Amino acid sequence: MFGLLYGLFEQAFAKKEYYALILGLDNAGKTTLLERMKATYGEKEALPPDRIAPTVGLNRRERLVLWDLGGQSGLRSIWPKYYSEASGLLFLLDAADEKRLEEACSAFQSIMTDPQLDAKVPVLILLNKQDVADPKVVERMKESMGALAATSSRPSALFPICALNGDGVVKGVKWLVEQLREASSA
Ligand code: G3D
Ligand code: MG
Repeated sequence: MFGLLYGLFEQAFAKKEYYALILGLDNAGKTTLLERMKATYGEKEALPPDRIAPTVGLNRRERLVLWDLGGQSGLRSIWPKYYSEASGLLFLLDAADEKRLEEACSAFQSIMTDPQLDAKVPVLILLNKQDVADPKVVERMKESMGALAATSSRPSALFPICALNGDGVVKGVKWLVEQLREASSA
């Protein structure tokens, strides 16, 4: 009986932790976004020594652990090692850098087609640097990324953001957290 009650108590009061990867080419703004999220949601715990997995407190009972992995081409080969742990994915693009759109699309496609990433993992695509982006280029990026995301059954959404001043960040994170909550209660 105690075991059962304790189990129910634990279930009712346990902290939920969601693990999400922040991926994207180098210079997309991943670390800037992470700093912005830490400032917005608060960082309640000390950073681990390698500083790649800060925790963002969403409320008293939920935490989002974010893995900011390096985006240089030589480092992308380590991304798949984290896929099996991920319950969510954020993919950032530099919306002001049209020259690297093809490279970003190719990196995104290899993530989407990797079987190590669970088929239910929600994918939040963020078109960053809206403060300096050309709206026409942003439209083209939306089309390309939207088409790639649609080839996967994973839930996905695309938001324009500015990691530097925080525009759009809360909206995007809200979508992701709702998806994570839904997936964890299913
Ligand atoms: P990364 O972690 O993906 O490699 P960083 O990218 O977060 O280090 O950002 C790369 C550069 O882009 C940084 O400039 C950073 O200030 C800038 N940046 C990030 N987000 C935005 C944004 O929303 N708008 C603008 N205008 N710039 C942004 P530096 O000059 O430090 O290299
Ligand atoms: Mg970085």
